[in-house]
Amino acid sequence: MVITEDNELTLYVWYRSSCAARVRLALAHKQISYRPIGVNYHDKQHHGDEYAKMNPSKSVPTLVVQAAGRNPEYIAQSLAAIEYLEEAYPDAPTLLPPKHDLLQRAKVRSLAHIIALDLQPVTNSRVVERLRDIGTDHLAWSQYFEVRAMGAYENSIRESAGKYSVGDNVTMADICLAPAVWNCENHGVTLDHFPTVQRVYRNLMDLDVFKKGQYNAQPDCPGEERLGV
Ligand SMILES: N[C@@H](CCC(=O)N[C@@H](CS)C(=O)NCC(=O)O)C(=O)O
Repeated sequence: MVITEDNELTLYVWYRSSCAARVRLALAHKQISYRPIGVNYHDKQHHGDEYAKMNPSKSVPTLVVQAAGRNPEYIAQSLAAIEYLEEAYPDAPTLLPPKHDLLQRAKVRSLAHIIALDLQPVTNSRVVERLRDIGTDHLAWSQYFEVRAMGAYENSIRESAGKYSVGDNVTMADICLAPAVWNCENHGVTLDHFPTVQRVYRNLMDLDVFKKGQYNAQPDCPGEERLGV
């Protein structure tokens, strides 16, 4: 597909999905317009055959890229979607350090992976639901892995963080971190033992992109939970 900023973008989301939040935050940071479509998670719409044609893993998010006169293309992994946006919109605000700064780019990706590859897969709802089915304390399970991941993140940035996780610009690492902290908050895991993460998180939450990207600021968030951000 020819890469063009004229592509129309659609993002399939669920308001409480941390993976969907990453792409939502990336789009907002880059000021790229798109159409959000809420997936009905409780009805397991994302497990249906129609959705699976776009996202064979049956998970959210899915970024749909529609170029004029072509068939839509589906990006069914959040990090791949963010990297696509990074490459397809080179003039938009970036989420990675400059191209020549290979080690800093690797640092950002490593932090993103602590959240997206080490933490999220073991606390994903399909895992938690299975644990509940077999009578395991699923909350304690999630808390355990969240504390581990926040510890790894803290130790990775303690000496090197700037205003944000890597330096003073928001990166893909921060985009992954904030939704993971929202999940920690929902599970009663505090950041008291992770002071650098806590400071970075507070700086992120001062930004409009993160305030407006919160779970309870989304249009598909039920009324009783919704914030007026
Ligand atoms: N590696 C995927 C993970 C996607 C994922 O697991 N999404 C979760 C929400 S954060 C989901 O849809 N879970 C529903 C399920 O597993 O049935 C990504 O980064 O996009």
